[in-house]
Amino acid sequence: MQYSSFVLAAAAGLITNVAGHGFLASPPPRIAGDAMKAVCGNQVFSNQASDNGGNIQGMLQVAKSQKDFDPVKCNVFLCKGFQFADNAKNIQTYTAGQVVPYKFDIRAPHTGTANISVIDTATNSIIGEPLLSFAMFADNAKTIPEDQRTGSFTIPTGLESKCATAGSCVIQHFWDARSIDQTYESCIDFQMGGGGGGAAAPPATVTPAAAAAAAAVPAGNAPPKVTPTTFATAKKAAATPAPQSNCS
Ligand SMILES: [Cu+2]
Repeated sequence: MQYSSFVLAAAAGLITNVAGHGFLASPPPRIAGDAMKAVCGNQVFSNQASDNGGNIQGMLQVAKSQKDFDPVKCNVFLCKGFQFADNAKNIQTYTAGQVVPYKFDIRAPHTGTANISVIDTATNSIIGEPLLSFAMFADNAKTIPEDQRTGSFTIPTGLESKCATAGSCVIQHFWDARSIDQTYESCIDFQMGGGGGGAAAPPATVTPAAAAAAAAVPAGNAPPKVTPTTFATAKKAAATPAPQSNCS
């Protein structure tokens, strides 16, 4: 009896150590593919293809031993270097005002901050304000609030021109766990559609629960201190990381 419990615990521990720790579950996120392999190199590609929840620091560690890692084309600070060219099947079409439900899979908590933002992929900068932000995200000392796993965001106005073509913009979930020096990014590829410019949201796709969640989440969260563009600053300013045992 004790032996089998030990085996189960060991097996669970092994899984925790191997698996990466967060990724968007829906809408369908940008994933690894051949175009990524071509610019990130075989090992960085394999690192993410086998576990899309891995962190960018781990990718950079793997990349050190690679000659075929191109740090410009494989920009791990944007969508973890995952490439638009691999994700033609995953393009969403949105209209201004549309409420988009999402699910984020927190596979292991690491205390940090997070935001969901529209990113101009040409400059890796946030367009406007974050759609959602979490001043405290995935606190591993607490039960994770459900609104960090499931919620919705509203497509802002003013994207019709800049984000008309898929690949120009992404919606990025950016989770920066300074407590353990791990950063996770997942991206939604989208294009603005509907033709009407600032057309109203299609009400049929919005459940009352999703609308309530969308209204509730932003009010409870301060503006983010960490964005993709301030990643280096945040890293310098971070306190000494507290080691956590449940992470590879
Ligand atoms: Cu982790």
